[in-house]
Amino acid sequence: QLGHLPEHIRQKVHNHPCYSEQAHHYFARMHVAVAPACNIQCNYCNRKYDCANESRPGVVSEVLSPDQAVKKVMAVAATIPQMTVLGIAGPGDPLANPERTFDTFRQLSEKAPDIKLCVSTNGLTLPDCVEELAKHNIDHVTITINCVDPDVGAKIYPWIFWNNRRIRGREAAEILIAQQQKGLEMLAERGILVKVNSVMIPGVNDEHLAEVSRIVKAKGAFLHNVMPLIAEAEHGTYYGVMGQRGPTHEELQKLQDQCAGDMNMMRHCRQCRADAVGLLGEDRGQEFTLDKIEAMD
Ligand code: CLF
Ligand code: SF4
Repeated sequence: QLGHLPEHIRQKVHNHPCYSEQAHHYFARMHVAVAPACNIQCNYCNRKYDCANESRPGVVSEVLSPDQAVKKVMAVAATIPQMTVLGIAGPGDPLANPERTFDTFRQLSEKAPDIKLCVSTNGLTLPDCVEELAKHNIDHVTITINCVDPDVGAKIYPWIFWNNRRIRGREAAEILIAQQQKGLEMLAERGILVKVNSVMIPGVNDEHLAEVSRIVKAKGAFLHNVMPLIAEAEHGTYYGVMGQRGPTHEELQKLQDQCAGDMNMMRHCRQCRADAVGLLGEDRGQEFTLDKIEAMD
C-alpha cells in the first residue's frame, strides 16, 4: 500500500496509524486533552463534549495541564511500546489554545523526541501557527474542512470568534474557509503532511464534498477522511434546529468512492475521543487516568 510513495513520505507515514491503513494494525496513538477552548461554533457541536470534528462526540474528556499531559505520555510510552504518535485533538480546538498546545509539544519534543507529534484543527488560526508547528517538527496536521463555499458554510457555522469579535453568517464562513485554505497551502509548501477531515451532513454538504476533495488535493493535501455526522441525542450532538440525521453507511461509502477517484481516502477512522489511548478502535484510557499516573510516581 505504501510502495508507491516517495521514500521521504513513506518514512513519515509508515508508523502513523491514521495516515497508513497498514500501520493501524501495529502502531498505536494517544491523545492528550489539553485544549478546552474553541474559537468557532459548529452547528453539530453542543460544546459540553469533545470536539466532534475529529474526536468521538458524546464523551467528556478530563482536561489536563501541559505538565500533566507530559507525565501521562511518558507513562503510556513506558507501557505501550507500539505507541508512536501523540495527537492533540481537543476537547476544543488545539490552535485556539496555543499556549497549552505548544507547551505540551515543546516539552515532548525534548523529552520524547522519537514520538511523532500530530494535531487536528478547525483551521481558523492555522496560518498564524504554521511557523510554530514547523519549529516543533510536526509532520502531521489535520484540518477539518466541511466546505469551500461560504453559502454552504453559513449553514454549518453560525459564528466564529475573530479579531476579538463575533462574526456571523456568510461572512464568518468566508473567513474560516479562507484561513483553512491558506493554512493548507502554507503547510503543503513546507512539506508538512495534511489530512483533511470532512463531516458529511446529509442535505447540507453531502453533494459538495466531492468538490472539496478535488480542491484540497490540488492544493497538496495528502489524505481525505470523510466522517459521518453522528447526530444522536445520546451523543449530545444535534444539527441546529433542523433535526439533521447522520448519513447511512451506504451513503457514506458512496461518497468516499466518489472522492476516491481523485484522492487518497482514509477509510479506517474510528472517530476517537480527545483522550484516546491505544490502537485505533481500542481505548485503554482508563488505565491511564490522572490518579493512576500520580500513583505511578
Ligand atoms: Fe489523533 Fe487525528 Fe493525529 Fe490520528 S486520530 S490527531 S490524525 S493521531 Fe485518526 Fe482517530 Fe480518525 Fe483522528 S482514527 S479520529 S483520524
Ligand atoms: Fe465544537 Fe470542534 Fe466545532 Fe469547536 S471546532 S465548535 S469544539 S466541533
